[in-house]
Amino acid sequence: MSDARARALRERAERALPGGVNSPVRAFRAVQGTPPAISRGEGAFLFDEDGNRFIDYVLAYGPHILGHNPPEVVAALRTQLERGVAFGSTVALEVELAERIVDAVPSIEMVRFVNSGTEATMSALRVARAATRRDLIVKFAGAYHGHADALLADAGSGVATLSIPGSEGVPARATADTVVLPYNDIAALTELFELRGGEVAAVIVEPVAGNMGCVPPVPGFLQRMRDLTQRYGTILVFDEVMTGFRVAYGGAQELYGVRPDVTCLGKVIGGGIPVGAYGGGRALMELVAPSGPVYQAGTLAGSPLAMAAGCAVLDALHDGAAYERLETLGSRLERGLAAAADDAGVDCAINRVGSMLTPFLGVSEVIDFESARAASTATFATLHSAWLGRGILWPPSQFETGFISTAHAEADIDRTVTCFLDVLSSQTDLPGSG
Ligand code: KE4
Repeated sequence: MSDARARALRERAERALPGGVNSPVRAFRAVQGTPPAISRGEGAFLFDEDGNRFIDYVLAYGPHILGHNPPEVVAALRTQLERGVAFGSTVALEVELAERIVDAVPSIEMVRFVNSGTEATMSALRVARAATRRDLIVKFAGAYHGHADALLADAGSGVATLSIPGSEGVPARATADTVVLPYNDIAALTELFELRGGEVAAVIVEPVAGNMGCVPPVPGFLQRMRDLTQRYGTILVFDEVMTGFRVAYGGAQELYGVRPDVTCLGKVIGGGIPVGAYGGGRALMELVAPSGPVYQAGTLAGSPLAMAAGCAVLDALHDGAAYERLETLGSRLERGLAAAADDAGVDCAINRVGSMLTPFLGVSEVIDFESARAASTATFATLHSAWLGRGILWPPSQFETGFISTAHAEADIDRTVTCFLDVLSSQTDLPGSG
């Protein structure tokens, strides 16, 4: 597979952009090889500048649940493009998407659109601190909620991949009110609340963790969190930027039957156009300017293009058929990878929720960041490179989640499994399952 044009573009990119990218994970620093220079996407596939085709499990890190350039999204964007892209004034599409989200997400009565997941979580915490007049925030090790200072403490995703605890440039006082607990550790959460419950403004959680790889909540974890936050007057924030409209039309809160006070959204609701949102009960959301004293703003918030794409995606997901298809494909991939690991005689924990999946190599169970970090990142890098060489693009980090779209086919899944078996069968240094 030629990568001449990719290398040439990379050299120019590294001169013009830090690391040659606009987001760290794209630089492939946690794996081997040169990131492909993508020129276009179509359905389940990406094509690079040299014409090579890749089955895409990155899907722009989540937005493309229908695959690349689904016709209904392209049509909606084309229509809006003809009308204009930004007006600095409310347009009908902002109300249209807001009403769809209110109808879909059990805990949302009112929503505010922003331009990224980072802005959504940052704003949600500001509302929580205003509502409770408290400062303490609780998050979980390995979780990533965007790059706002207060949340860059033991963050997962890019920071975890780069093994940088927190980040340079974040003053200690910015994270002094952030408590980081182990994910899925009910005892630690209970102890924190028994000790400091009255000080906690908010608990923010990925209801299905996706930024340490895919790590589902253990039974009772989310409900216990809801009970404790209820009892101590703490705002419960579900960061559903990744899981929203991905694991169910009503998100993880519908799937697990636990209602947060505030929900953060992104990715899928913009169909690949920059977007974020946070929403909750009317009393809380009326605290947000100009209705209330919590300031938050954004020049291009509620971008008509993002609203148009988001409405088209949600309308395509609304009847639920997509989730049945995603479950069929996700289950096929999970079973295939598990069987391949068994055949190869190596330990492999495969965590999946719907169309979110991560294989953790060399370990048999992953329930939190500590157990995720026990996985063999070296073998993951070997696997990633082998998949890439066979035209399969998986997220370039053990601590990211692979995504499946409704545009993927059984043949794509089977090809991915076959290559996985080839790679694992040639590994001699992985712990065996037998
Ligand atoms: P953005 O600011 O990148 O739009 O969203 C931040 C964010 C917030 N919450 C969750 C649960 C998220 O997963 C994210 C961003 N996800 C990463 C993928 N692990 C984006 C990929 C990247 O950083 O390039």
